Amino acid sequence: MKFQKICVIGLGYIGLPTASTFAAHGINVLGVDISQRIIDTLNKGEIHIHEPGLHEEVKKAIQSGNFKAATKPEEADAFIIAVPTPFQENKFGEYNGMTYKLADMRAVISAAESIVPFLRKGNLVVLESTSPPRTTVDLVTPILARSGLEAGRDFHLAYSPERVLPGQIMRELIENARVIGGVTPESAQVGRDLYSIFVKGQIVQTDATTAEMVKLMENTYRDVNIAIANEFSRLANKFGVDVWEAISIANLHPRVKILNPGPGVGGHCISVDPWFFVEAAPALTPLIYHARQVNDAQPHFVVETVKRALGSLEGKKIAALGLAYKPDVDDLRESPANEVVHLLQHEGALVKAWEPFKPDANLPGIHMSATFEDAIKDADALLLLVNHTEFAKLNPKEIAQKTKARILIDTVKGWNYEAWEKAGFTLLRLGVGK
Ligand code: SAJ
Repeated sequence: MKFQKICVIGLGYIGLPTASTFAAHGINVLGVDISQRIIDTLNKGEIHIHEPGLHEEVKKAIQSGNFKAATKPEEADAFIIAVPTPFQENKFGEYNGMTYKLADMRAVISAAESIVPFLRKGNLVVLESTSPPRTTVDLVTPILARSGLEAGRDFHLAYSPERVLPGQIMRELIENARVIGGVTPESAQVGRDLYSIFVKGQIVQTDATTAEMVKLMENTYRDVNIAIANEFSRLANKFGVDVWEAISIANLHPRVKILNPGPGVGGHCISVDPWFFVEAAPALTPLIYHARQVNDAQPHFVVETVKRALGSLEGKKIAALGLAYKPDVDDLRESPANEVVHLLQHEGALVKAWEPFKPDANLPGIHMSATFEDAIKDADALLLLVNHTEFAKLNPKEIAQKTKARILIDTVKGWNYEAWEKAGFTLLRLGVGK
């Protein structure tokens, strides 16, 4: 099938890069978002999120006339839904002593509803939002049926998850393998026609529910494997071992690939998606459930490590370096660093936080320093929570001039013992019991 015009609903971390990439490939794209502020920003050629390469792509797309943003959809050949699927704020599921989070599908529901008046015979609708298994078939299909058209017979419907890594979205969008799950094989084929416009990686066709599971399996696999690394960090601490050394030796085994421990798992994907499985089938997911518990509890282990370095935290001044959920991104969602700061404050510590990618972030209950210098100046200890390149590159001798602190706590293996110790610091690393 040929596509002249497509409508992308949701212009966030996934929708906007997708919309602008289609536009760059000559397709007429209407980007839709409920936020008038986002629409105004985009139509001026500006962007509201940080992602390397995205701003240039959006600017070009707007200038070429191929990309426009609006708050309502219009008729198009294809509709792509890329809206968030967060958790419900105050509602939890319960099963056999397990308390689990529930997906908030309202944005998917209203995005699907917004398409109904514009859906025509022969169109393609693709859901990209990460969703619990069977969402395409059980939730989206009946909503679209309100148009009087039937999915798989009158129009094509598919699920195609995004698997790009924040920080590398523009490249991975094109190069990654892509899975397209159709409600019928023909829907998957038409989905393939659409994404072949820019995808250079392998495109695999399957059914919609398999594609939904694939997406959740990938992030769950990673979460469970990070959980085991975090559990190893606690064991190493107990047994007087350096977990990083132990992992690097274990990974010499040809069939072992242990991931890195750290302050916990953040972001809007890996710390969220496993819950969609738990919600959908709590009786079948004890391992996935417990891995989530382990990772969510890791900030407590960071606090124990800080206490090992400083004793009582009452009145201690701590510079918390990095609040993003991972290195070199500005995304603070579900960041374990945020939780660490709150836990430290609960123990009486006086924390100044510094996040170079979002110095003016407004986080309730967290004091953000205006400069790095201000955060570290009077600190008793520097706590490294995210391995941003600029933290890894700090010059220990220069830092020794800028701070009173002589104690460093490194939760991400960002700093080198020798270099910092030579400059007069004592360095304690998470998961090192030696
Ligand atoms: N982390 C560790 N130890 C590790 C690796 C990661 O503690 O060894 C932590 C990070 O610090 C971070 C979190 O896990 O807090 C997640 O970071 P990440 O870089 O592993 O992944 P995300 O969440 O940025 O992106 C993931 C990717 N999924 C996989 O790698 C399987 C990406 O491909 C997906 O597109 C994305 O989720 C998504 O949107 O679902």
